[in-house]
Amino acid sequence: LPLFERLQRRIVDGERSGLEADLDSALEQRPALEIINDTLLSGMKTVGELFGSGQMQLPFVLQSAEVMKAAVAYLEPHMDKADDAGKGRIVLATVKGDVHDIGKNLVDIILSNNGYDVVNLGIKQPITAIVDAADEHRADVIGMSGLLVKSTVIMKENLEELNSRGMAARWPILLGGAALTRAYVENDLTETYLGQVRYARDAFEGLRLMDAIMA
Ligand code: B1M
Repeated sequence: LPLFERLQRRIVDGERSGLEADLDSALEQRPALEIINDTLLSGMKTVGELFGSGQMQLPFVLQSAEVMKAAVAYLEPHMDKADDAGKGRIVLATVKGDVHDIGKNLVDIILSNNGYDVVNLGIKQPITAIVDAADEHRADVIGMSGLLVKSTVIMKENLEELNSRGMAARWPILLGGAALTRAYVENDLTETYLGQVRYARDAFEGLRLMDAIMA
């Protein structure tokens, strides 16, 4: 297979050996971010489709995710970094009950490389932990990620919890993840939350929204 098809195939097949050599060759032709967006993410999309239609079993999805993470970690040092720092601070977490973190970690990388301080709490984070961290680190924004349909409900509960603690005015909220829709966030959740709540379709929209919130 040609290089970029082979890389995509590696994600789908969960094939780790020889990954770095292929990534080195890819880096000679394209910027790191483009390799992630155009090649690796389309591999993950295929994995999602195969899993969703029952053609791929969970342990293989996990292997694909591990190759994806290894590839992103390998490419990360090759990404462009903006000189500006200290543009603002975000506490980022995957919500309670959800283990998906590839997208959240991409958001972390894109924001960190573009001048933001990111406090990445990891996966399965209850709202209490998120609030404590936002408080402790004096965050400007709280970012929540979740890929399960169940997580969209958890996000709503989290916003209600922030309302009831009287904290809504304190933190604008950035939300993202495959199960969310713009309509759900901009209608339902905007109505729920007493502060500002924004939906990011991908990491780049996350960056644009952070810039808008901090402006
Ligand atoms: Co899971 N999984 N999974 N999974 N998994 C999905 C989400 C699913 C859609 C697959 C499917 O059925 N087609 C489905 C959810 C269905 C639903 O809820 N209706 C599903 C399921 C069912 C499950 C389990 C329940 C399976 C089981 O156990 N029977 C289980 C859940 C466990 C749990 O969470 N409690 C499970 C487990 C797993 C693995 C562990 C094997 C693995 C995750 C590994 C990991 O993340 N460390 C996994 C994977 C890899 C997937 C798919 C295939 C790929 C997800 C991914 O990494 N995509 C996924 C299929 C899909 O999403 N269509 C699927 C790439 C990533 C870059 O995209 O995270 O969307 P994404 O991030 C994007 C944007 O959404 C946005 O930016 C990113 C790109 O720029 N974004 C943000 C994300 N967060 C943001 C936050 C922001 C801003 C933007 O600001 C704060």
